[in-house]
Amino acid sequence: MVTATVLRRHAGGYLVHSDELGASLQCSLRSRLKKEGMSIFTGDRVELAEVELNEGGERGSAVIAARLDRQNLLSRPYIANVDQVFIVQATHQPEWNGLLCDRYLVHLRLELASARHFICINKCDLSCREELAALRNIYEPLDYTVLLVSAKTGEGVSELKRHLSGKTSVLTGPSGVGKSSLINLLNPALGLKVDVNEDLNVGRHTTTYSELYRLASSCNEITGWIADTPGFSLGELKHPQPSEVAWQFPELAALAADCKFGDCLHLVEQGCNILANQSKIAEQRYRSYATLIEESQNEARLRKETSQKVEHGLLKYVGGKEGRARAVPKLGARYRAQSKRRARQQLADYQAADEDVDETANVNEPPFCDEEDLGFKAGEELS
Ligand SMILES: Nc1nc2c(ncn2[C@@H]2O[C@H](COP(=O)(O)OP(=O)(O)O)[C@@H](O)[C@H]2O)c(=O)[nH]1
Ligand SMILES: [Mg+2]
Ligand SMILES: [Zn+2]
Repeated sequence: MVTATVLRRHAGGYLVHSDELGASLQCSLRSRLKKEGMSIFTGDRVELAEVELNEGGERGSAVIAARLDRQNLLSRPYIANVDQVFIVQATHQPEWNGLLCDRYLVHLRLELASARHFICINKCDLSCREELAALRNIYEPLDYTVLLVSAKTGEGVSELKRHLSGKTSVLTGPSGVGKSSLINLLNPALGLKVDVNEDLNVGRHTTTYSELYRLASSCNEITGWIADTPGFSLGELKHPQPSEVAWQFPELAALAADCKFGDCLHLVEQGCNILANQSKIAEQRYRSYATLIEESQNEARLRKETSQKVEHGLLKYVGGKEGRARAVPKLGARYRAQSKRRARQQLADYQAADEDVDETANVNEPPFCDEEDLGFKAGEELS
């Protein structure tokens, strides 16, 4: 059996690439798999049948006969078998936002625990050395690799390339930080649209759209695969249970393990080991921790009150730009149902803060998407 990796889906089927054949192939899904509701996403490894190649042997068509086990799966957009994630941020344009960076780190640790996570600070041409050094001082001791790059000047890009080599990588982060610009620099042939999120309609389409782009050496040998993402809306970022938030902060996890109180949230208890050692923790990180605890508690309360699964739509974000906003419970469903227009207005209000908001994200699951098959249920994603 020939194996291949799915690069993207399109109206009629899937584009896959087979290393074995050195070819890209247009594929349809075997009808039995279609009937079974088998989901096939970008990044999935599949077995091919009925392979037909063109004369040059670099293109062809085939049928997807099976999907191999997934190593992991990023949702929104769906990308399977991700080796590593680069959380792209900037220090200016947009301004550095520590809470947002920590939100991404926690979300991706929950969502893609088996992938390696990098912090990639782009637009270094706009930053001063001191502020970059301060950020490295926060994150490098936590075992995150911090890459300093500029898509504009090319600074740091050779190191980025070295980390991308031989891997399937995803760039994520808020809009405007330069993800598409970086990918364009890595593969100039792509010409990805820069600043796409200025146009909401385009942004909407890209949220559920995903594609693996090839990275190649100067002699056109494939050196890796990379996917762009439009970033997550705040409502899509996962929270752990309140008691588990500390485990997602490496510097707190070590101290939490030695806290003498079994059910401590490390916020107020006299004698708490984290509070006693607070001077060793970066202020920004502790603040992020406290915010995530509060939000996680809100979610837990809601779950209890409604004794049902908390959907993304039950929390809203108010009170500030991007990651500075807090999640608070929305009004009861009775009120929500009648105020779609108001919700739209609200959406517009914090659109600037969160340019990747995708109203349609929840209903816009790709076809053939079987929840059982994903290993989780959509409603559980916030837990
Ligand atoms: N000064 C500077 N501007 C950049 C850099 N990278 C991207 N930009 C600009 O930032 C804006 C957003 O870039 P884009 O790639 O669309 O960001 P994305 O939303 O994360 O994909 C564009 O106007 C880019 O030209 C950089 O390294 N330095
Ligand atoms: Mg982009
Ligand atoms: Zn404690």
